[in-house]
Amino acid sequence: MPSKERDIPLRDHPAPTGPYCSFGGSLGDDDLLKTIHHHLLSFLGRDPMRAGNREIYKALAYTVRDFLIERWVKTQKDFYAHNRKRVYYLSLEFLIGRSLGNSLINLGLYDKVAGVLEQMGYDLDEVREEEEDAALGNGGLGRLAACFMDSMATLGIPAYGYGIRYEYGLFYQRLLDGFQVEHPDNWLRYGTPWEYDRPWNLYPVKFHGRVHRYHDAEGKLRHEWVDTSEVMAMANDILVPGFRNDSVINMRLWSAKASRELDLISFNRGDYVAAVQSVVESETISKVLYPSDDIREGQELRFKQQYFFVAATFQDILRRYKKQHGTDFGRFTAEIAVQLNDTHPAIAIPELMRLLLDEEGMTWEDAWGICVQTFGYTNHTLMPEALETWAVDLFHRVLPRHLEIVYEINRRFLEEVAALYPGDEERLRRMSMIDEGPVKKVRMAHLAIVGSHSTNGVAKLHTHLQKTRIFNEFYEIYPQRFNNKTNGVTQRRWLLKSNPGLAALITESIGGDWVTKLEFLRNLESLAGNRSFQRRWLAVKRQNKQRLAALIKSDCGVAVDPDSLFDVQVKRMHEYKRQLLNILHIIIHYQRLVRGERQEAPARTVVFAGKAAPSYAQAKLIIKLINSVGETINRDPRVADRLKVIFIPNYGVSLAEKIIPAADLSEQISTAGTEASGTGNMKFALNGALTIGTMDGANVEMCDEIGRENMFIFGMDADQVEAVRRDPLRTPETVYQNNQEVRAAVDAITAGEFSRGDTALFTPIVRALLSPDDPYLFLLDLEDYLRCQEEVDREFLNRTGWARKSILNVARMGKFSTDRTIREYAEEIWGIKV
Ligand code: M8P
Repeated sequence: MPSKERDIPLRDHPAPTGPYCSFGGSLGDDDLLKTIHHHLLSFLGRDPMRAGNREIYKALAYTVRDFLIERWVKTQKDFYAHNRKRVYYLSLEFLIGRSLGNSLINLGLYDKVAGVLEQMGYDLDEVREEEEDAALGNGGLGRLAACFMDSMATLGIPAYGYGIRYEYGLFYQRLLDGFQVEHPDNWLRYGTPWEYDRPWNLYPVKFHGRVHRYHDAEGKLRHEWVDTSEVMAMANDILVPGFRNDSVINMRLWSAKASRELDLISFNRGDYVAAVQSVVESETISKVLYPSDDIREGQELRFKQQYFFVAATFQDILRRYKKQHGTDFGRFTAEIAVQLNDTHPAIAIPELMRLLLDEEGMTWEDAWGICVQTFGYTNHTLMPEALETWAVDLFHRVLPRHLEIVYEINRRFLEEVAALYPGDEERLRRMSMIDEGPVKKVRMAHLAIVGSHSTNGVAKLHTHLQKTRIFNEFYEIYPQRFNNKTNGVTQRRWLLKSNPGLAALITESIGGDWVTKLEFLRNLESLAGNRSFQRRWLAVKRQNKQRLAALIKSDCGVAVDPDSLFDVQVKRMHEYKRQLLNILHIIIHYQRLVRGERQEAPARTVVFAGKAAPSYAQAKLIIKLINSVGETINRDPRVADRLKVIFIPNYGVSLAEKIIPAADLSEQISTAGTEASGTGNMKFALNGALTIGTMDGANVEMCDEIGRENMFIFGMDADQVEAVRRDPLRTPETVYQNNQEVRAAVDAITAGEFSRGDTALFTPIVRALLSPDDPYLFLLDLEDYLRCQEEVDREFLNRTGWARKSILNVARMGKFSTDRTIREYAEEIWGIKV
């Protein structure tokens, strides 16, 4: 889209004449203006007098880029000079979002730039809207990786993120008649100013082929991986500045390039089309992010993506290591820690073994010792369907040598188990890295646990369930390996940047230390009962709600009342997250209002947003149901000023930054024992929303911190869920039969009341709700949820009480900063002193 062109008062400011200025410590407005002008002119090749927001964005981004690169060079030199232990964070996903605002804030340039732009006749907030989100992740797991980068930079940790530079990020979601339609996210269409191509950091990555065994000169059995096909990995760096500490680290994202050798072979044979085709095929590897969160899709391309980035990363790690130490691996584990973000990069374990055994000629024992010491593994999910496995056939075809190594790791591991539990064949079968079912599969989580010295969960409850349920037999053998690292969020993005009004009020009241030491928020506690402070607090929230109301009007065409209770559930669409529970409450509340009941309840605006995996039919149908219910309710004059239901399309980081600060109520209502941690829960509470939630994931620890009386906790806990699932007497059917309101709500869906009489459309949903085996316990938790929502209504009417709780929520969120999380990883897993 061409951006709006307009005249700007640049004529008041002479165009720069001198050479392009480099930045020292201080920077005047004039320098800044000159630099922006310089970029407008030289990079954009057009008349700066006619620049629109898009051009200003680019010029500004390039200005910031100059700042970053200078500091990055210094930071890297410093890491090198002090020979500090490095940590490599390997992740298939980094859900970065936008960078301009965040970089300006961290560099301490935001206000200055805003001022200069204003002089030029531009509004920084508007200019920032020009930036595309880098949506190189699906949801919480990828966003956590991005928050970690911010915290590692801020803590000055010598860290490197490694991942893939997907050409297409997470799909763009549009709604068509209330159904999700996916569109490609071509975020690199106009290029991005935030990356640095490193064409000289180019590594070959091998696939396929076979293993050649031979005896070397000393008679030792060696393995060589031969007859392979090759793809090149090219480095692109995205720089990540710490908060006002001059530290800049990088995320190295790999893109796939065809190997020259490969096309030359076909060209020489005169097969031009085949040559081009093979180029296209190799470059497909980094083409697109797989769009499922918590759902496994066993495609070969995904497997290749994993190995591609791991293989390139380890060549890079070894290059950096060998530059200092040659082939002496004696200092490897003292200088290198590698953290695996879930099992997605777990192929790194056999890859490091292969490099040490086959390329470096090390013994198995030595190589294995290094491997286990090097790796830490973070498990992010309890959902059995998300535990990765790869078919042995596929594994064998794509990475034959790695499969051999996995088998050998497994053989040695099972020997260990057999020695501990003689005769327990069943246990061996359960713990094996190979699932010997009809289709043989490699269990990546087992490989990751055995191949690393640390396995961590992402919240206390999650870690507890790892130890007692999913990985209990591994915990028995390696109790010292299991540990917890409760997730967090970076307050720089999720409060300072996204909620400038609240951030300013907080800083004015208790000072700005909370930006790097979130525990300082505790000082707000003493203000929680202060009437005038409460008033200002509520005024900020009101302003945020007004802004969101304007967005809803423009994106969804619905007018909502900023004084209504903003009840918000935004996250990936998934049955276990129970958007259905929310929608059932809405339907019941609607029916009560229509019957003339609950007239005393505050007006509510229920906001949903979230993407469903394109292959996840039930999640997509839930989106349709939300939209259908919304359509019915929003046009019903009987409830016009009492209830609105909104689905905002294309949820992502930037939208989250606008929605979360405006929420009164945060819905965190997963079935207990299913959400490993959640991080949205933290973002909302940090922005003063009260939580309605189950005792699941990190909600449990939020409750410990915030106090149960300041949250709305309902439903079964993880133990009760486990017990009820085995209890044949407690079924959804009994709730449906005994509770008239529940029955009326379900029947309304069945009868097509929200689908223009179509009684078939939502049958899969009704079936799920009434299924005696419903694993999510929708109806079994519904009654307590309804009770709890009535409590919310009551408390919302007491504005003083609500404000007090909101302030206390924020005051007690200090624990949930990724600064704390990263400090724990660094000290307890990586062996790095912060
Ligand atoms: C699993 C996949 C499995 C196969 C292929 C692609 C996948 C993509 C993502 C995931 C996955 O586990 N995703 C998650 S785990 N998304 C999340 O938000 C999770 O991690 C967060 C960070 O620790 C937790 O807060 C969430 O509770 C958890 O669900």
